Amino acid sequence: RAIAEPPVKTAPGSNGVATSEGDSKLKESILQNLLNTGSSTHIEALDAKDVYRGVAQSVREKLVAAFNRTQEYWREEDTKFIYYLSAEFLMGRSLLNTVQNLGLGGPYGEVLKELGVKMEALVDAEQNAALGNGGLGRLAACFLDSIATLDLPGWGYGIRYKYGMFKQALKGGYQDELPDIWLTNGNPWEIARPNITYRIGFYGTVDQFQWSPAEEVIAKAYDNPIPGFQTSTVGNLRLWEALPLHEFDLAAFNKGDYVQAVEERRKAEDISAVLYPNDATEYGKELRLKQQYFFVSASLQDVLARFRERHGANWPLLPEKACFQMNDTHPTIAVAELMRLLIDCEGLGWDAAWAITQKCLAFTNHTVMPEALEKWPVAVIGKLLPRHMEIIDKIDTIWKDSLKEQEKVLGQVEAAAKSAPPKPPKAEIKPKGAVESLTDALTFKAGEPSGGKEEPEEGEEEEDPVEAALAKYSIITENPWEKGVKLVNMAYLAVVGSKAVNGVAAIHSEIIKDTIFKDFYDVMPHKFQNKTNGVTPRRWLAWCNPALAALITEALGGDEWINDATRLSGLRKFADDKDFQAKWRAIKLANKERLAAKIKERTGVTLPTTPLYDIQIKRIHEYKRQYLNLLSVAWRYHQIKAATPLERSKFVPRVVLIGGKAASAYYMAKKIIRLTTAIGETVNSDPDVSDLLKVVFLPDYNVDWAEVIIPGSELSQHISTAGTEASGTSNMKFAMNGCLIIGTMDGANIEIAEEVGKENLFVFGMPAEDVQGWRDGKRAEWKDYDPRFTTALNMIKDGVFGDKEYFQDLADSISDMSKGNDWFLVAPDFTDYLRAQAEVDKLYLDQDEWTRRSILYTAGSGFFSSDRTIKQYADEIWDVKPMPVPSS
Ligand code: 6GP
Repeated sequence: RAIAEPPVKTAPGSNGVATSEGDSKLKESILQNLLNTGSSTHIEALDAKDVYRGVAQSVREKLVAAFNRTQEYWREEDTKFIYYLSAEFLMGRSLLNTVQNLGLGGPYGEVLKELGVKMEALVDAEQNAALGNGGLGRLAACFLDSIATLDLPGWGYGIRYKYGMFKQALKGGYQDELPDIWLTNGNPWEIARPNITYRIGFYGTVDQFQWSPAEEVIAKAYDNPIPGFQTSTVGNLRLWEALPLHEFDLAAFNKGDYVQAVEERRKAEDISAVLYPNDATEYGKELRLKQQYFFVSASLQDVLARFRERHGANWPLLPEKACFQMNDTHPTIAVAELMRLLIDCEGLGWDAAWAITQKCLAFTNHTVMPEALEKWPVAVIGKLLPRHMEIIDKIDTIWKDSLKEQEKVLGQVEAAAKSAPPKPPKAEIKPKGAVESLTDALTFKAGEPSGGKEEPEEGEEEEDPVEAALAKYSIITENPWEKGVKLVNMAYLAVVGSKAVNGVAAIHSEIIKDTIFKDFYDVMPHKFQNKTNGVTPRRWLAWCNPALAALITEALGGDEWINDATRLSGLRKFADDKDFQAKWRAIKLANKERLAAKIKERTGVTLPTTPLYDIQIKRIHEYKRQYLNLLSVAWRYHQIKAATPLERSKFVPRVVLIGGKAASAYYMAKKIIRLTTAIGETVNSDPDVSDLLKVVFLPDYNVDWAEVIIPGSELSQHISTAGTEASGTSNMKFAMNGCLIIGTMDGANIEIAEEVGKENLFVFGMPAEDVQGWRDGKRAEWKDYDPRFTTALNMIKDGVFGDKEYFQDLADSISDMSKGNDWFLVAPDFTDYLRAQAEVDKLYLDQDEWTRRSILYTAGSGFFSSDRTIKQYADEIWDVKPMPVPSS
C-alpha cells in the first residue's frame, strides 16, 4: 500500500492544503516532530510506532492550520451549519486518509521512501478509532468526509469514549471480548479544548418549572479535524469527555477515605467511558440514557452559546443558522433539551420554543428491528431528567390535542366515541427474541418462545373513547407487557419534534411509512423522506484499493471520479475489453494475495489464492442470516465428501470468510460465531476436501480490516430476510471494488440491482411483501423442508462439527416452523439460495463474464457515493450551502 501509488493530485498546492515546500522541508518537519515526540532522530533506531507519531504530528500541523482557516472563515461568514448528532462515529484510522485527502500523498511518499520507511508499516502502527458498533457509526464517518469534501459548514457531535468497540478475539473458537484501549499512546488527530466546557445536570427536583439537578458533571470538548478531499475545507468532529466538577476531595483524602476522595471523578468519568457494545438490542441502562443526554446537552449548549454571542436573544433566527440531524434515536432527547434550553434558560414561551425546535431538528431512522427502537420508562427519565419528563409529557398532550383538529383523526375520534366499549390499543407484534428490558437483553435468545405470545391484559377500567382513539399517536405509551409501566417512545418523540424524518434506502423509507411510523405518516406525510445511504469513494475505493484506482484513472483519463463518482459509469465501455479485463483481474488477484497474507498474519491460516473468495462481513445477527450461509457451506462440505475423485475435480474451489462481532449479550449470535469456527476446524483439516473449500472466521472485524478484505473479495453476501436490513452499506463498498453480490431484495441491494443491472446480481429469496404473510399464516402449516436443508441441519445436530450440545438450541431455533421457530425464514429461503449459489459456481468458471460483471459493478456504484447522499440531505432537509474557503 505505497501511498505514492494512488491517483491523487499530488502537485504541491493543488488543493490549497498541500504545501509548496520541497521534500527537504517536509523531511525536516518529520525529523523535527520525531524529536518533539521524544524519539531519536536516527530513523534506523526507531520502531514503527515512533515514526508514526512523528509523521502524524507533521501531518497534523498542516491539518490544523487548514482547520483553523476553515473554522474562522465560517464563523466570519456566519453561515448556516449542519450539526450531525450521533452516539457513534466509526472513524477507523486517520493517517493515510488525511495525507491523501490533503493531497500530500506524493510528497510524503517521496520523503518516507528517502527515509527508508514503509508507509504500510506506519499505517498499521495507528490505533483504530472505533467509536461505533457498525453500520450507523460508519455511515456517520462517511458523512463527515463528504460534508467536508463538499465544503458544507458542518460538524459532527458525539462522545469521546475512552474505550471504543470491544476487541474480539477467539478463545477455543468462541468469541472473547477485550477492552479497546485506544487512547493510551495519545491521539495525534484531536485538539483538546480545555476552555470549552459545559455543565450537565442529572437527577434532582423541579419546582415551578425550575430544575435543580442533584448531580452535575463537566463536558469538555475535543475537536477532531476532518479533511475534505481536493479542497482546503477541514470540518470538525467535536467529541465530549465527562469530567467531575471537583477533581478531588482533599478532605475525604485527609480522613483516609481514599475511595471517597476520587468517587466524584470516577462517577463522572463513567459517562464517557465505554461505547455500549450493542447495535440492535436495547439496554435498559440508566447510564446509557445519561450518555445520550450528556452529549446532546453539551452539543446544544455549545451551539446556542455561539449563536448567543453573535445574535443575542434573536432566537427565531436559530433555524436559519443551525440544523441538527439526529442519527437514530440515541440523540432524540434533543427534542426536550432544546425546548428546556430555550424556555428555562433563554426565557422563551412554549409556542415560540416549539416552533424553533421543530424547524431545527431532523431525524433518521436506521432500523425496523423492534428491539432497537428505544423506549425509556417514564420512571427512568423522570428520575434522571425530571424537567425533561415534564416537557415530554406536555409535548405529548399538545400533540394529541392538535390531532383532534385534523379531519382524518376527527373521524376516527367520533367513530370511537360512538362505539362503546372502547377497545384497548392493538398490541405490537413482538418478534421472537425482542428485548424489553436489561434482564431480557442479558439473556437474549432469539429462538425462545416470544414474549409477544402473551397478550396484553384487557384494561379493567373504562377508558375515555377519545383518548383511546388517540392512543396510537401517543409518545408516552403503556408497556403492553408490563401493566402500569409507562414508556416514552423516543422515535415518536423525534418524529413529532422534527421537520423531516428519513429512512436510509428506498425500500426502508417505504417500510417505515407502512409499519413503525404508519399512524404518524397518515397525519403528517410531508415529513417523510428517503435518503439512500452512501459511502465515501475516497476511503472505500481510492485509498484502500490504489491499484484499481490507478487503472480506473487511466481508463477514464483523469481522477475526477474521486469526487464525482458518477463518472465511474465511464467504465461501462471497458466491460467487454479483453485487455482491460485482464488488467482488472490481475489487480483482483494481487488484492486477494494481500488479503491472504493479512489473514495469515492475523489467524495463522494459510489460504490458496486461486479459489473464489466469498465474504460475509457484518455484525452477527440472526436477521443478517450468517446461519443461511453456514448451512450452505455444510451442504457443500457434505457434497464434496460424498463425491468421487472425478466428481470432486468439477467443484469450484471456494474460500468462505465470515467476520463480525456479536453483541456481548446476544446468545445466538455467539453460537453462530462458534459454528463458523467449528465448521472451519472440520473442513480445513479434512484431506478429502483439500483446497476445494476453506472456511475461516476473521476475528476482530473493523474498519482497517475491511479496507483489506473488500478489495480482495470476489463474491459478497447480503442475505438478510427481506424487509429487515434497513440499507446495508458494505454492499456499496463491495460493489465499488468490483465484487459481485449474492443477495435478497432487501435494503440497498435493490438500488444496487437497479444501477448495476439485476441480472448481474445473484438474487434470491422471498420478497419483503410476502414475509409478514408467512410469519402470520403460512409458517403454521409449512412442511416443505428441502432435504438438503435437513441434511445440513442434521450435520450440525449430529455433531459432525463437534460441540453438539452447544449447537442444539441454535439448530432448534430454525427447526420446526409450525412451532413458531425460524423467525427470519432461513428454511423457506434455502432452496432458492442454493440455486443462486449454483449460479455463482457456474459463472466463476467463465472468468471473462465474471470480470465483465465485476467491471459493471464498479461502473454502477457511482450513485452510492456519500457525496450524493449528503448533497440530498443538504438540499432537501438541512438547507445548508457550500462555503469553500477562498484561496488566499
Ligand atoms: C444500521 C442498519 O442495520 C443498516 O442496514 C444500515 O445500513 C446502517 O444502519 C446505516 O444506515 N443500523 C444500525 O447500525 C443501528 O444501530 C439502530 O440502528
